[in-house]
Amino acid sequence: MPLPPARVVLATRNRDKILEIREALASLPFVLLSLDDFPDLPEVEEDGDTLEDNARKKAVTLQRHTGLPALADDTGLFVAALNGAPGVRSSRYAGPGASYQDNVRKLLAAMETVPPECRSARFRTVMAFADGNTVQLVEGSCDGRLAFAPQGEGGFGYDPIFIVAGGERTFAEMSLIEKNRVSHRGRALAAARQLLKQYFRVED
Ligand code: ITT
Repeated sequence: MPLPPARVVLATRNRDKILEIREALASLPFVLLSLDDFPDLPEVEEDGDTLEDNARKKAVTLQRHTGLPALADDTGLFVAALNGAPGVRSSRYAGPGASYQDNVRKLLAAMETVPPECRSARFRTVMAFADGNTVQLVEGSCDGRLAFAPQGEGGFGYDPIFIVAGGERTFAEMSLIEKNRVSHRGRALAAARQLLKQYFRVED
């Protein structure tokens, strides 16, 4: 009988992240499950002070509940003129249950009077891979600046107001593949890919 396929579970409920992660890891020899496949699991409170703390907590909790190797992503947008806000609180910037639009609106309002040369921002993603024995962390970041108004229809979250350094386009004006090539998550995923290849003993 053939062996059942290997499985990895993604510790996120964010469908937009799942799309990007699936795209980047598509060619690896395992089935990528997500929290949607385990609807009864309790919510993990993201109460850490750092992306590292939250990513680690999400991956370890899910690994323990499922017995499967787990991969978590915690991401924040760090705006220099706001002393690093919204940062680790990026998903709840406009309050608990805030929508992407609520968060974007609040950020644009906070930046309304900030001139173009002072609008620099950095996206940062930390990914944690927990296999039941160890937890390994990888990260990726992407520098850019904030637009004065949303531009583009693609992506999610703060993508319509994040202009990637060295160009004029926001992430929302890029395809998913293009975004993954230069983004914080794309870079973290390139490193996560290496970890996963070692774990599943995939040859180059
Ligand atoms: P999980 O914890 O379930 O993974 P989340 O949406 O709470 O999902 P994070 O705390 O990591 O995820 O993300 C914080 C917020 O930052 C997220 O809700 C989006 O608004 C935004 N965000 C994350 N990645 C982004 C990206 O690639 N582009 C634009 N915004 C992003």
